[in-house]
Amino acid sequence: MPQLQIIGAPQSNFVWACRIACGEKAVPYDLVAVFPHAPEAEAIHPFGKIPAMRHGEVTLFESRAILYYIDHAFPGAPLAPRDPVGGAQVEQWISVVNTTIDPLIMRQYLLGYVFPGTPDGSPDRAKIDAAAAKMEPHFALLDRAVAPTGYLVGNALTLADINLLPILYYMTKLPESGAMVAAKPNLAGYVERLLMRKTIADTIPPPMPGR
Ligand SMILES: N[C@@H](CCC(=O)N[C@@H](CS)C(=O)NCC(=O)O)C(=O)O
Repeated sequence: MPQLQIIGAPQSNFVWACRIACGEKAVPYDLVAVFPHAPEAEAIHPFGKIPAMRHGEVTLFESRAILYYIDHAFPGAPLAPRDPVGGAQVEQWISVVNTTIDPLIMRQYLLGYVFPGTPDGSPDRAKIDAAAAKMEPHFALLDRAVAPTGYLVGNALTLADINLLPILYYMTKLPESGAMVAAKPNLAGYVERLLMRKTIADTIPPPMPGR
């Protein structure tokens, strides 16, 4: 079987999560570092998004599906509990992060800085301020969630944490979100501790080209 390929730029939070999962399962992989809508992404993802994945004859799109495959197709400690309650809790956190938290704090807030679309390339203050005004409850929710054990589910790292950590990493780098995370001791400690984990520290993305 050829080596698994993760297709997508390392700066993508969804690509990063797939790479962390590979690291945790000790799965060797090649990173095909392309931006959305590159031919390699369009060949697999129906909307040309990243990540996509290729493993021999198996192709997948959507990070959740890729994370599932990495967790189930390879030996090693499971990245999600196999009991119904623990497994469902992992799904719950991935779902709320991908459908509610990511759209606000990555697609609106972060992209207001990174891809502002303003004539001079300066941050889109209206977009950033509108998003920032709604972000506090999201961080408060996550702070409460990790308070008991230092993880989102149970007392070990799962795909729920792997899916969330890349987003929080970016949030610590920007002024408004950085202040919000810093003011949440459980969440700030969670990010700091996970960033020291080898599979995460070894895959911290480079800056976007030209930034
Ligand atoms: N639900 C998808 C989201 C993937 C996604 O939005 N990726 C971004 C990069 S982080 C992308 O490809 N954006 C380009 C676009 O939306 O056209 C997943 O979990 O894989």
